[in-house]
Amino acid sequence: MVEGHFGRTTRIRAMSEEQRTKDFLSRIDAKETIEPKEWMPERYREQLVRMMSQHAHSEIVGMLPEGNWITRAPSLRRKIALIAKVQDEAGHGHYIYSAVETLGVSREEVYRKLLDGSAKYSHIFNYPTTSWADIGMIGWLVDGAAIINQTMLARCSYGPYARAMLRICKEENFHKKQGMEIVSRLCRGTAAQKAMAQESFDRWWWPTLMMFGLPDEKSKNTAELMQFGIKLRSNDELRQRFIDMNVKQAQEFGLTIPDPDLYFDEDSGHWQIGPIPWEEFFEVLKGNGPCNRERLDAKIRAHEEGRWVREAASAFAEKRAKRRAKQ
Ligand code: BYC
Repeated sequence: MVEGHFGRTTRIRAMSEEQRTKDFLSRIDAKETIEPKEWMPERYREQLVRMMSQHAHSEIVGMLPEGNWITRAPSLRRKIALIAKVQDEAGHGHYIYSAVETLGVSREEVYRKLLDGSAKYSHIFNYPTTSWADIGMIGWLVDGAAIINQTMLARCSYGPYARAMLRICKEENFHKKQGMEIVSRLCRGTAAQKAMAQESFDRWWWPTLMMFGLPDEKSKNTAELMQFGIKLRSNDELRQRFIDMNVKQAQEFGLTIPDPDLYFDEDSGHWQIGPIPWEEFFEVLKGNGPCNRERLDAKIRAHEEGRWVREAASAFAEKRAKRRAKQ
């Protein structure tokens, strides 16, 4: 007979902390989904709050480099698609902030950490978008990397995060397609358009590879995240999947990969890349990327300018609650 929620809660209450952790890990091994009100080790909760809030912030900050091109999109069709994409990213942020709230932290608290600079978001959004081709590269490469990572997260052990990822991945697939269409058109266009695509590709290739996180032997979180069933594949495994998929794609576009050491290894059946410039990654994480200050200032300004909307909405909600209480 399958154990119900009530039965499990009663059984777990009677256990010691050690027994509870053992029971929890056996549920993870059995690929069970963990839901918000269930018992979980404090480290599991902390890791989820850290990773999910970084992820939510990335979606919200990710709107900025792309939003930069809405007024300059080269046609009405491109403008409509870009507006829809940027709006989708806001939605993704909201799904994930809601999922973080199920872990007992308020959205205000999580968001405050973004604004005071104490929370991380993906380093990739600290790079500027200096040409229209960058919008294509973000869709193809950045959303492409996100899909590989998030398809795995859609099967992670925490129910609210996994379910948010399912929907997000569907939307990200549209984003990737619109990016690939932009890149493909530029690569088949005039010499100047092709050169614009190559120049942009040269700037985005290495930073995109860094999106998957540090090499496995240097990643301090991977082992624990895998034990908890939050990550099902390591950073290097996912990065390799991305490389194998996109070296071929770049060749089809006629783009040259900015890596003189790149070669296909017949034995492993994988493309091998040269050294990733991690010093650049650490500089961006320290706040010294090309746009760190600009991104944070934009979010702080938007938060200030939106204060009256939040105040009006909560005053309205309060008034309505009082009216309802009287009825
Ligand atoms: N950028 O032990 P590690 C999107 C940090 S949104 C900044 O390997 P972990 C999109 C890491 O946080 C895409 N920091 O970490 C949106 C850790 O520091 P703390 C965002 C990074 O967690 C709009 C330290 O380095 N996706 O695609 O095992 C428009 C050690 O690293 C980065 C997600 O957030 C980085 N790239 O693995 C378009 C997915 N990499 O926190 C597109 C969810 C590492 O210990 N997150 N760090 O101080 C994950 O899957 C994992 O957190 C990561 C890192 C793979 C990113």
